[in-house]
Amino acid sequence: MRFLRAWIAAIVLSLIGYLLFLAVDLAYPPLRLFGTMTQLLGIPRLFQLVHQIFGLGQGGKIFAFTGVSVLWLGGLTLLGGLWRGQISGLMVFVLMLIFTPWYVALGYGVAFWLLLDGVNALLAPRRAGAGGNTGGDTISDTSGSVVSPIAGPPVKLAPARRTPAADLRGAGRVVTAPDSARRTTTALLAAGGAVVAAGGLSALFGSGGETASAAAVITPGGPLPFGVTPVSQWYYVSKNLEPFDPKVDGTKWRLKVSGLVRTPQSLSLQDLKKFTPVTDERTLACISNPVGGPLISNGVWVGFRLSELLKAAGVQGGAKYLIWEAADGYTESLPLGRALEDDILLVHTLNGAPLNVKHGFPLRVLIPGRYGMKQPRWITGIRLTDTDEPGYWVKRGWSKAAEVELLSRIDEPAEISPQMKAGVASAIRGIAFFGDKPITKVEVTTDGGKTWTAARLVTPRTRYAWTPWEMPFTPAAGVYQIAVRAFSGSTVQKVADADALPEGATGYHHFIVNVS
Ligand SMILES: Nc1nc2c(c(=O)[nH]1)N[C@H]1C(S)=C(S)[C@@H](COP(=O)(O)O)O[C@H]1N2
Ligand SMILES: [Mo]
Repeated sequence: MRFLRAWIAAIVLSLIGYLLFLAVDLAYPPLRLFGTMTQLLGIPRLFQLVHQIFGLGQGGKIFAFTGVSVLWLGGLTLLGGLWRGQISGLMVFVLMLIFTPWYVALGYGVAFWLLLDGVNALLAPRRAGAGGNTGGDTISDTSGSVVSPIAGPPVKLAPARRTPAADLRGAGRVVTAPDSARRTTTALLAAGGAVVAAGGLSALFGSGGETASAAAVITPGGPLPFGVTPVSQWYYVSKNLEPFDPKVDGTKWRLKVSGLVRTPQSLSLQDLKKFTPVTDERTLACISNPVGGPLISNGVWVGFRLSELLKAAGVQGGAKYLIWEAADGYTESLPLGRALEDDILLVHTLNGAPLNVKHGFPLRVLIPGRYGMKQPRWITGIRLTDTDEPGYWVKRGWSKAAEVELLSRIDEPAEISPQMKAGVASAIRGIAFFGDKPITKVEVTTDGGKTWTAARLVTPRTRYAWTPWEMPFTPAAGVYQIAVRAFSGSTVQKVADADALPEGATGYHHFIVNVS
C-alpha cells in the first residue's frame, strides 16, 4: 500500500511537472534524463548496438524514452515507498542534481515530500497501532510513538501488538470500514495513475507525430522536378522526440543577431523580407546515415544569404565564431570565415511551402558541404564570439566539421527483397552526393567488383543537389553482386567500411540480386 501511495504521488508530481514544463518551460526531469542518456550514444559501441537493435529513426529513442519514464516513475515509487516524505524528498533532490539544475531538483524534492505526506495522510489507514498489519503504514518517530498522519498530537503506542481485549472492544471493527474505503480509493487512484501514465506515453508516440507532420501536406501546383524529394517523404532526424520538437509561434518569433556585432538585430518574419530572396535546390544528409541509407533528401529551398544579414549587423574585429541558437536548445558553431562565404542560406520555404514544424519552421540554415548536424532548424539566434562553443552533437562525440563524405546509393532494384526479371530490359538506378563538390563519375558492378561500368549521370540542376544516375541492365537468370562507387575528379569514394560515428559512414553500397 505504501508503494501504491508513492506511485500516486509520483504520478501527481510528474503531471504538475509536465504542466510547468508546458507553461513556463521548467526543465522536465524525464526529458532531462533522456538528454543525459543520449550522451551515452556518443560511445560508438553503444550507438551501434542501439542502431542495430532498433534501426534508424525514432524507434530507439521511443524505447529509450519509455525506459526513462519507467525509471523515473519507478524510482520515485521506490523512494516514496521505502522512506517517509522528508527522506524521500531529500533523496529525490540529491539524485536529481545529477541531471537537472539545483533549483529544479530542490523544487521536485520539496514537492515530492509534501505530496507523499499529503497522499499518505489522506489514504493511509488511521489505526494507530490497533492492527498488527499497520506497522509499515504509519509514520513512527524514534520514541516509539505513532504520529497520526492526519493531524493532532502524537498518540502513544501502548501495546505494540493487538490484544484480544482490543478486538473484543471492537476497536478493530470501528476502523475497518473507513480503512477499506481508503484502500479502495488508493487502488482507484493508483489504477488512475497507471492509465494516465499509459495514456501519456501513447499520446506522446501515437497521434502526436501525425499532427505535427499534417502541416507538411502541400499541393505544389504540379509534379516536383525529377530528383526532388516530396516533403512527405523527406527524411527526419531530431535530437528531440518528435512531439517535443519546438512549435514556434511565427508572430512572436524573432531572429536575434547578437554578440560581437556592431548593430544587434531582432528580426521578425516580416523583417526578413528585406533580404534578397534566393532559391536553390540542395541536398541534405545526416551524418548518422549508414551506407545506402535513407537519411538523405533533396529539395528546392527559398531563403536569403547569411552573408547579407551579417553585413547588415556589422561584424566586429574580434569575432571568430558564429554560434547558432535554436528553439529546442540545439546549438552549433561555425568558424566565422566559413560563415561569411555567400553560399550559406537561411531558408523558410521547402518545395514551395513554408517549412513545416518537423523540418524547422520558421527558419533553418543550409551550409553546403556539411552534414545535417551542422545545420540547425528552428533557429532563434546567431551569436558572434571570439571563442568556439562546440555544438550539441559535437559535445557527444560526433565530428566537429562534419564534412560530407563522397557517397553513392543504389535505389533500384531496392536492397530489401530486390526483384529483377530475367531477360527484361531494366536499369540499376541511384544517387551520388559529395556535399559542395561535383560528382564526375559513377561506376556500377554486377559481378562483385570484377568489372565496373560507368553509369549515365543526370546532370544536377544546381551545384549542391545530388546527382541521379542510371545504368541499363538486362540480366540473364542468375545471382548478381551489385555495388556502386562514385568519383569527384581525382577523389574516389572510400572503399573501406566505416561506421557513421564520428565522421559519417563510408564504404560501397552493395547487395545481392537474384534474377529468375
Ligand atoms: N534545432 C535543431 N536543429 C537540427 C537538429 C536538431 O535536433 N535540432 N538536428 C540536426 C540533424 S542531426 C539533422 S540530420 C537535420 C535533419 O533535418 P530534417 O529532419 O529536416 O531532415 O537537422 C539538424 N538540425
Ligand atoms: Mo543528423
